[in-house]
Amino acid sequence: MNTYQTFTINVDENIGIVKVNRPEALNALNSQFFDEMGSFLGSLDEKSGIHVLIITGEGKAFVAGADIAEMVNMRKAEGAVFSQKGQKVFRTIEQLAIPVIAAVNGYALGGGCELAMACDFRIASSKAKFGQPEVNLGLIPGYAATQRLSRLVGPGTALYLLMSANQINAEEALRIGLVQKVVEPEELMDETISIAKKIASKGPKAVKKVKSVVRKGLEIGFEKGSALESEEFGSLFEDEAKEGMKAFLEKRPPDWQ
Ligand code: DAK
Repeated sequence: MNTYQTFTINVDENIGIVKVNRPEALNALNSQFFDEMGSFLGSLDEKSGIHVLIITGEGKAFVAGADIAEMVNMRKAEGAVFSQKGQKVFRTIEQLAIPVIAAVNGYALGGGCELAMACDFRIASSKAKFGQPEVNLGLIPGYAATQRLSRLVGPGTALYLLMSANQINAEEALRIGLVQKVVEPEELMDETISIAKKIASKGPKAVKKVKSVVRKGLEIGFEKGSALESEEFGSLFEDEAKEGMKAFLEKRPPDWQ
């Protein structure tokens, strides 16, 4: 696996852990990050052996947003390129076949909160802080917070957070459904890895189909999503569901190979 300057990668069995590694800028996302992350995500095929990906941050931030120091001098054309690069990477994370979990260790602001929202779900340290502070800078979100936040927490709560730029703590994020679990900071990685390993022990094709059907269903609507569910449900009968159901009846663990 390649090495990158803006994040580290560790593989624990079949769990990949990406740690954004620009702590001097609170892991703010710059063009180099998007180039490198795009290249890494593109390398994640069957041969990589990674079944679940975890994204976290080095130091006291998960990611404190897009890199303001890089953005401040951008003109229209550069801003557009920066936006396209970021949107492509976030969309790739969302559409990756394997599950992606955000382990939110600290500040998840602006583009950082958007990165966490592009992941399939979020486990947060009790020290994590969430917010969309773009309006403080005279900006609006550029990596789909207007779309993803409103889908995750509902339009009223999303508009409140987007308009006020208020930061919320992990407990509040749990209450509104932005994160799925809050743990003590020292337990964050062990707990997230344990959840990832549990997911990796399930039927691998079923896990991927759960992701794709839920994700596509949100875009194509209930009726078409339900039809897709039936189709994918059926397709597993010719496949690993045979082994899963047989193993249950034979009172043994399934062998997904
Ligand atoms: N970018 C660049 N550097 C950052 C940064 C950021 N987002 N956040 C922090 N840093 C840097 C600080 O400048 C400081 O650098 P030095 O002064 O040491 O050189 C270092 O990280 C440590 O930060 P602080 O000294 O400020 O640390 P504190 O603990 O005092 O405060 C903080 C932590 C997170 C409350 C504070 O750093 C802060 O408010 N940071 C900015 C948070 C923020 O506003 N984030 C949103 C960024 S805007 C778009 C595409 C994308 C976006 C929008 C549009 N399109 C293309 C349309 C996305 C926008 C954003 O994400």
